[in-house]
Amino acid sequence: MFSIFEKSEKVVKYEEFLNNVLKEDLRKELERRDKLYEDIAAHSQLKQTIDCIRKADLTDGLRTQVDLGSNFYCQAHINCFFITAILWLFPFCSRQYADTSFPYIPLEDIPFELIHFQGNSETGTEDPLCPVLSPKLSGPDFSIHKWIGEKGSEVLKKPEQFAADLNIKSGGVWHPEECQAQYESVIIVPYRNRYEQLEIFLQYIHPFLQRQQLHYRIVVVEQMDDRPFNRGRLLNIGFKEALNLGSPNICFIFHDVDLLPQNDYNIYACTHQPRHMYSSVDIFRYHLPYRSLAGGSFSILVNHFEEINGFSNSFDGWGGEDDDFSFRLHRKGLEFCRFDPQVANYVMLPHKKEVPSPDRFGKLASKKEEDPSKDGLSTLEYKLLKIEYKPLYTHLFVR
Ligand code: NGS
Repeated sequence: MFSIFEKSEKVVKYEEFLNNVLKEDLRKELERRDKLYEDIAAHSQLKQTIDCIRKADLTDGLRTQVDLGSNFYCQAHINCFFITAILWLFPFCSRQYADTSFPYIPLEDIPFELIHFQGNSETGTEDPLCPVLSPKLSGPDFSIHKWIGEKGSEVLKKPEQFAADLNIKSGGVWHPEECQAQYESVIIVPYRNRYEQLEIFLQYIHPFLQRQQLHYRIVVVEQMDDRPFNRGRLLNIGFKEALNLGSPNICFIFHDVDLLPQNDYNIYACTHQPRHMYSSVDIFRYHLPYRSLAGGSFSILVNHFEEINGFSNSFDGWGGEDDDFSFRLHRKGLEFCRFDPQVANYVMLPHKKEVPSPDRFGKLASKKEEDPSKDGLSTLEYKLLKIEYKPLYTHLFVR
């Protein structure tokens, strides 16, 4: 038998081991993972560059100048063979980074997992209910890449014209006319300084949501100060304000402005479990970067979000708030699900990678020790400077 003293000595030793060895190992592993992401992003940019070169049809190879130093240059001739070799080798090298074996809801089970809310307040009760899966769904959009890069802006219309053509109401609200929607969702987009992406996102996502016959609203929450961008806090604000805006606000979808869903069978409504909406993304060769990822695009019911006290408000700068969110759900036994990777795939609009916040790992570790009721919806403080009901979205300006 151990004495109490011996026991507490053991506890102290375990704690030391946990703090000095395990946490340090975890930090190093996460740093290595980040480095791999950077490599993948760099490879993906390289691929885009190579595609451009290929499109330019350089059958004769590519001529360039190589700086030998002291202003001496020599002519270099790069053969397309080498470019092709790099392209073919990359998938084999990068396979080790990606997890392809996670559990997911297969395509045929999706209708059974979605939660239906019958009786849209906007349409007449005598109207028939819309079907569980809209007949307007068209599956994967292979032309999605036209929205990417410089060409994206060429397909854009004036917002007023676009809203009139698609019958979108002021504030970015829409519901089908021919039937009562069975799904009511509000899409919250945290935002600052990415106007080109926002325009593309809106003009892509409205028709996408309309094909799904949802009753929906798009809310953009803009951070109006110069402090580091705080995604979690903006999403908490969007949640609180959207509840005040009234219907539709049953299912919440937290969505980054740089992600476009590629397949409209990825229904933007809530499932019984919370759902990480992407199973694969083009910049990671249509793989999921890691299993506990909850970032980018996530759907959750109001009561589940309240149960975990929303996001932490303390993650200033890029990274970590979604990992903390994932842990909050896990702590409450609210494991999240994903749809079939054939369906839940996304394209990311290209942009310069944000500089990750240096203290995100420390914060993550300390938040794991803390009770989530001490930081989140319940402790949220902010100033709503203005609300504008724009043709394609409700714009909240906050500080
Ligand atoms: C992880 C970040 C997450 C982020 C994820 C995916 O490393 O916040 O990468 O990034 N976690 C930490 O930094 C602790 S992305 O694919 O968007 O580049 O969401």
